[in-house]
Amino acid sequence: MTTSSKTRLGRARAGANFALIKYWGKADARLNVPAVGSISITLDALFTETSVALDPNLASDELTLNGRRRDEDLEKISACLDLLRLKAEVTTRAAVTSTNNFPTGAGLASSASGFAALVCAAEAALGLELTPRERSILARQGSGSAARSIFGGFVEMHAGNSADGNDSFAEPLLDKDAWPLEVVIAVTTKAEKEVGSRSGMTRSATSSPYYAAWVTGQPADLRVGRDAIRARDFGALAEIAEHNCLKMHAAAMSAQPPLVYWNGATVECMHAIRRLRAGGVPVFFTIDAGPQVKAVCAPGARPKVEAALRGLPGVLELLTSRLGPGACTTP
Ligand code: 2P0
Repeated sequence: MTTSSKTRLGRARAGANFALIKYWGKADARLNVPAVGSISITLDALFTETSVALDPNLASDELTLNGRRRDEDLEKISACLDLLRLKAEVTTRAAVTSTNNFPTGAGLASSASGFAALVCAAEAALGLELTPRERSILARQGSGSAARSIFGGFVEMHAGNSADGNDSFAEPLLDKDAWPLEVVIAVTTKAEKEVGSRSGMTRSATSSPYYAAWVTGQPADLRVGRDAIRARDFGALAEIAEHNCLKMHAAAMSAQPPLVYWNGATVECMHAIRRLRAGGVPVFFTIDAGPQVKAVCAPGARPKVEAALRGLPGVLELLTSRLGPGACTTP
């Protein structure tokens, strides 16, 4: 091992991603290998920007998130940096500065964009040249969904089955420009969630009577979702994405104690989106481990979706996004 004598800086940006076929549950908690594969879209308007400054004068890593020191998140950040430092044969500690341009920890995939940006920024600071697959594997160990934000457009995450987790990575499925879907996000709270995804998954896996059915049903849902995306079949994607989302939430709600991530506005949005689709507007919903509703729509349908969601009680704000590129370094 060597330590560099001067500060070295790397910067990167990564878009958030929303899963259309969800990740919920782990096969290996230590390596953070998911129990199921997943399919997502990467966004361009919601992103994390991160800088990693390797500083030989630091005794330990430091994290500043959205302008505030976050010592409570440092352990996961340091563990991720350690994996990259090991590859670079460097022990230098780092000052990590990260900013999300959207609410953090509220079910808007901040850990996905956060760890994808961290891996890319640390790679640059350390002078490593990783393959996209290596980046995805490293990001996965930080946060499972982050493996997907390495890539843009439509992305598939493979759960894999090797003991070392090296076949558990994401890959591009379809380019963002090949099917330019848009997303309207109904923000129904800006508070950080009470039960994070990680403990929510564990609770579902250990206590929900539906968890086993969730896992065994996933390969078929992945097949239908993958085929719908390749065929640009909006109706088929809408049907499987809502079905898969509600199955994930059924596994969470049936845990003991139960995990109800929704609020009243979440439910109102779901009904409004289903009414729109019944009336011929190409839109469907997906919801993650929080009460925000993501309405995914075909190009051109966005104004109608915004108009329908804007007036609903409990909807605080609408965010919109197109599909975006994968994580990359920035000057
Ligand atoms: C997803 N979620 O596929 C699912 C749907 C939330 C609901 O991936 O423990 O923060 O860090 O691997 O990646 C959120 O889980 O969990 C997530 P860890 P992560 O987007």
